[in-house]
Amino acid sequence: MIKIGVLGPVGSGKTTLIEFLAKEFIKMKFKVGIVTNDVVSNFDAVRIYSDLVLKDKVLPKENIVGLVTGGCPHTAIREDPSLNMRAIETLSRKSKLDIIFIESGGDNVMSTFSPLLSDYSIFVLDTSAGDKYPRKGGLGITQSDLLVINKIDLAPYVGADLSKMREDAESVREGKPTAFISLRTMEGTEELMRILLEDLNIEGLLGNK
Ligand SMILES: Nc1nc2c(ncn2[C@@H]2O[C@H](COP(=O)(O)OP(=O)(O)O)[C@@H](O)[C@H]2O)c(=O)[nH]1
Ligand SMILES: [Mg+2]
Repeated sequence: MIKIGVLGPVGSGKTTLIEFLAKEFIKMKFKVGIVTNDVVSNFDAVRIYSDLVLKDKVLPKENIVGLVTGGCPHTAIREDPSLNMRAIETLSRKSKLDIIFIESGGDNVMSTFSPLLSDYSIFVLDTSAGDKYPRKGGLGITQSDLLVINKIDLAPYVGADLSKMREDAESVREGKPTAFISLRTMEGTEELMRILLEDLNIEGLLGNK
């Protein structure tokens, strides 16, 4: 089983990305579970339930756990991951899962996942705040296994220079991949899947099934 941690600022597209990836992996016959972290609400879990369980009917409702962490989002994914570990245990007890996504409650550039919670981490930024983020660096941006820069459809409206963002990302990430995507137009999502399938050694996972 692979645990994929998804983190990044509030509104960058973490839940939208998890919904997209969950559907892609379900199409490939993987069994997927999702844990969401929200600080004071169950908003994301309810949205995923309504999209993937009720509307698309691709996920059993028992494969989603919505955590209300009540405090600083970093604490629940790094300093004290016990609540999330319990959620993963609960999900795994109900059925044998291949992939579990864990969404953080919203982060700054320094956030990272405890290795207990995540085998592979995806940091999601978006272009709507301009092109400054990759240049700022910070552990989440430099150390995540994959950096996703989402909402490239919005770049022209805020004057975000995508080639500058790519240059900055390449220079701070020292060879680790960055994917530029839009989850609205779906541009770049094929390349994103190519990177993920290669990095996660999906052939190996399929072999174990
Ligand atoms: N224009 C545009 N909007 C997007 C894109 N991806 C997500 N959104 C929207 O951005 C908002 C925040 O997305 P969400 O996934 O909830 O972000 P989260 O807080 O990081 O989980 C939602 O209204 C999404 O529909 C994108 O690629 N382009
Ligand atoms: Mg979310």
